[in-house]
Amino acid sequence: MSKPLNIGLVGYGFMGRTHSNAYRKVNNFFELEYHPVLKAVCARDQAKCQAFADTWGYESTETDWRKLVERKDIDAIDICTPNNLHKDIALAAAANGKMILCEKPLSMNTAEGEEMAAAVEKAGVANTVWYNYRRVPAVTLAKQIIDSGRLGKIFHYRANFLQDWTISADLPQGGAALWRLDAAVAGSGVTGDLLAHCIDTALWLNGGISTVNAMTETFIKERKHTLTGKVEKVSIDDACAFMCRFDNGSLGLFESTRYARGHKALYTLEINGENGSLKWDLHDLHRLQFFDYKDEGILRGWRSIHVSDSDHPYMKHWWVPGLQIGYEHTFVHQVADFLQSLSDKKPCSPTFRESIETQKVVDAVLGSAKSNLWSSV
Ligand code: SOE
Repeated sequence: MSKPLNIGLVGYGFMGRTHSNAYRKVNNFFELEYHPVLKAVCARDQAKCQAFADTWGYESTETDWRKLVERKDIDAIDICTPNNLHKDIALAAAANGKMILCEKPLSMNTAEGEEMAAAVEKAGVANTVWYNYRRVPAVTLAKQIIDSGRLGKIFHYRANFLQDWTISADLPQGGAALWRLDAAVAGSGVTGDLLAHCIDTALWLNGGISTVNAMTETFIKERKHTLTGKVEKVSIDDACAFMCRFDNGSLGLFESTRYARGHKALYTLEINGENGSLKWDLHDLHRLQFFDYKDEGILRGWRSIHVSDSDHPYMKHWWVPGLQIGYEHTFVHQVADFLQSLSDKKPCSPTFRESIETQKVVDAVLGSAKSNLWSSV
């Protein structure tokens, strides 16, 4: 009989759904010592919270997260709120001895992240941040290939995250649906929301970043605020591009925007080494492109690896070889890894401490864009 791990989820938006789905599915596919129990969901609007609980099978509801984190029947708090609440909930949850799974980005800035990491370490509670794209099997396979040394010395790393959903000037900012456009709630725009994913993956695949030089732009300067009803200044970055130097000597180029007409969630990454290169694209997420210079000359070319075989990362847990999986499964993998880490008594990466590194790069990028100068991380 596996052991229960009682989950208290705070927030029921898009991420609340992806996480709940993962908790429900994980034990159907992974053999684990623990199984998540959907104990309680918490949100301010009782009726909506109850409707979410009914849809996803949560046993109870709360409307105040302070009460949730004090409940004796909760083992782990899952933070799916807008970014400005992450810190307070995490500090209170840690003080109550709860494990914490926090949605990305960890915090509004590095200073908050430091406080959060110190709190979970002081409490000695398990913690992780939901940077789910690490757990796309093709991306995990890229990590294995890079770590094997097969690419040789790395020269370049580049990543893009392109969307187009904020182009209309009529779109308001703020409120439950559009808090990502309000810097007071989100911390920043595309840098903290989208580039944070690219930075997390880059640090994991290619190591630390030492210096950055960035530019940002806010294309629409004023938008009506959903909560005040007034037209207010927009202070998020709508687009951001930066170049950087990695500790291993390679050069990085990153770009993100919500103004790339035609692109919905195009996360792409590429790494070029002396002996080979890898490319990955979220819109074709089960494939990894690999060029191996060691191949025989006349046969050299880009291979498109369909990452669906049972010896590919995570894939033996799913269907039969050749049948692929998708976006939602990355969250299932994160829960599986978190539960396994409890059995192994090991941290589940990225931990709060590890995610501060992403936060530092985000802060350096925003600082560089403001000063028009190179920034040290
Ligand atoms: C924004 O549109 C968003 O939902 C991000 O917040 C997610 O982290 C990203 O995975 C998809 O896009």
